[in-house]
Amino acid sequence: MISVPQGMDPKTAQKLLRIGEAFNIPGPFFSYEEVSHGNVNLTYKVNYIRDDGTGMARIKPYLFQRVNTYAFKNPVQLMENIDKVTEYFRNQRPDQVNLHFHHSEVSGERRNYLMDDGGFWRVCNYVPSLTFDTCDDIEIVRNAGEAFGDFQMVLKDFDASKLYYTIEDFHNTRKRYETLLKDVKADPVGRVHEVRDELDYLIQVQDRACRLTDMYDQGKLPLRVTHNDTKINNVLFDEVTRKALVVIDLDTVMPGLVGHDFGDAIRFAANFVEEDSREPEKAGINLNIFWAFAEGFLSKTASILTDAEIDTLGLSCYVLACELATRFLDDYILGDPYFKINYTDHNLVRTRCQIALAKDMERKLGAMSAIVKGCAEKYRR
Ligand code: GN1
Ligand code: MG
Repeated sequence: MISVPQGMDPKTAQKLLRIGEAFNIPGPFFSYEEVSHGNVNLTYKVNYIRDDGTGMARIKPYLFQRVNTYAFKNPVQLMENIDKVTEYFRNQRPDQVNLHFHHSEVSGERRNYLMDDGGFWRVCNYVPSLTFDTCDDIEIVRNAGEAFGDFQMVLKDFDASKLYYTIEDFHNTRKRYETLLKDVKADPVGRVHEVRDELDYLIQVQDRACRLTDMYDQGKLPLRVTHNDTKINNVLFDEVTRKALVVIDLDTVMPGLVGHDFGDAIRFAANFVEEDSREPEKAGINLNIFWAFAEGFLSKTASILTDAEIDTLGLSCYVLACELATRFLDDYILGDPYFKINYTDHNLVRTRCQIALAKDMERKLGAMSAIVKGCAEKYRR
């Protein structure tokens, strides 16, 4: 066992040390800390000691991540997607901060992952930065909107057929409902009786919640390459200028609809409370935050979006709130196999908060669509 500073688990340190060796990370291992980012993968910031070139020691951090293979059934394909997308970004934007995944060598073959009995691991450069789980700062929200809009613009000519679907039907809201209803019937851990109100609401609004999926099926919305997990904490910001540096979490980059990216970002960033607030009565959409994000996003994308896409951006926020409610509720009904939970009814708390947000959006849809329309007109000129 290596000796590790207080508060660290020697077994975890040992494991991370072994992974670092496999990825040829130079310098002595110093320490690690778990990064509480994300509800699916497990992330550590791992610090090494490095000579800074003048003989002085400095800390060099890396991000080590264990990919959740319950969520991502084919992590090798997922890493192939990431390789293609990060390479594309480096070529398109060589001067910007970019993500780099390190390689390990297994039987003479270079791989950007390590698969062993302890799971599926990858190692990425650490970007010193700020992230926000919630944010009231209009300027930062606008920058986040620009960053996700720009992400889509950079990829607009990327050949979508080169990408695997890392999770089939990820934003297929109809399928999400079908799965929920099937699992309700099976009720494997006996929780359905606790969630009748939530189910009633979701079933009652099903058609509206599935509007994007249906419109896509009818050929009314184009497929693009989208990020598909646009929480504001997936944007890294410069610590000094507070400008967006880079969009992270490329696990779900795959063909999708623009509304998925816009709607998911809003349901997370523009909610008055956090996604898992225990006070759902306080949930609701902050129209100032909504406006700021829409400004940023549309300043980048308005020139390429179709009228139908623009018309559905407001509604897409409602769709995504309902979609996440069905996913959290389904996970609760199954006994929480998918999302990380910190307490027993965490997924139910998340569900209630998304439903409360959706109900508030119902009242504000007209205003949301008007804001989107105004921004689109402004930036299409
Ligand atoms: C998951 O792990 P994280 O936080 O990046 C989920 C998203 C959800 C989100 C809800 C692959 O994202 O779809 O919107 O939790 N990612 C996956 O917080 O399922
Ligand atoms: Mg994610």
